[in-house]
Amino acid sequence: MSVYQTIIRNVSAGKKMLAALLDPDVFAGNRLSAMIEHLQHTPPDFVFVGGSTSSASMETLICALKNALTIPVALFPGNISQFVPSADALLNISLVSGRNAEYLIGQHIAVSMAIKRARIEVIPTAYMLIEGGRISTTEYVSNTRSIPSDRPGIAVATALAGEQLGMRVVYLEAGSGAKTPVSAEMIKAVRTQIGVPLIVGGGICTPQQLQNAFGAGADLVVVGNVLEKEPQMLEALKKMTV
Ligand code: 1GP
Repeated sequence: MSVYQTIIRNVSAGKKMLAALLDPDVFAGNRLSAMIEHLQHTPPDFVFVGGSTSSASMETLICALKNALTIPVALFPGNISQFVPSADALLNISLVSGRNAEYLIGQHIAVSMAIKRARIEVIPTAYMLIEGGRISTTEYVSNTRSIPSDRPGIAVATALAGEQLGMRVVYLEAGSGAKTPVSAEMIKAVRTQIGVPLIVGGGICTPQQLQNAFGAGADLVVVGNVLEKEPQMLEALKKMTV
């Protein structure tokens, strides 16, 4: 079953999903081995691999994860240099909240033939940056502006446009390490208008925050920073999905 089919099946069954986001710059050597043990003991639904500025080998990390785990490993690349063919799927991210053509379509053109050759599963993703209390790395690197956190109407219209352009998931992103995660109000507003699965991430560190996102309508929540600081938190977070 493809990663997207798994997402759809879970959404239909009302099962909430958790993805652990690993940055290859952080997870290598002993730190990676320790993280793999946590992931084996408490497997989330997916592992996402990537980062806005990662320079370490994606290939090495993906191979290590795929050798050790049975859950799907998906690429969540910050830019085309992070594309590698060995993952189970690629979140093909178009930064639809911004007006930088490079991140809307430019990078995608540059890597399209490599994606075709890889025969990797592609999940077209409407990626939306939402203000998260500080300038996120993605916002800075992409030279775009986030959607103000108190303007759910802009987020709804943007998400709908992404869906109408054929994107298969919407991802509301407060930015890695956000001070404020995407609000329940904004998640709810987007959820009630779109038909595709809704991914939410950025600044979610506690079971309560995870529960808030799920309760507001997130289908899949991505956590990264918290696992870098407190990998043992995975267990408490995973409990919220069952
Ligand atoms: C970032 O949505 C992810 O792209 C996860 O954010 O690292 O803050 O959990 P955190």
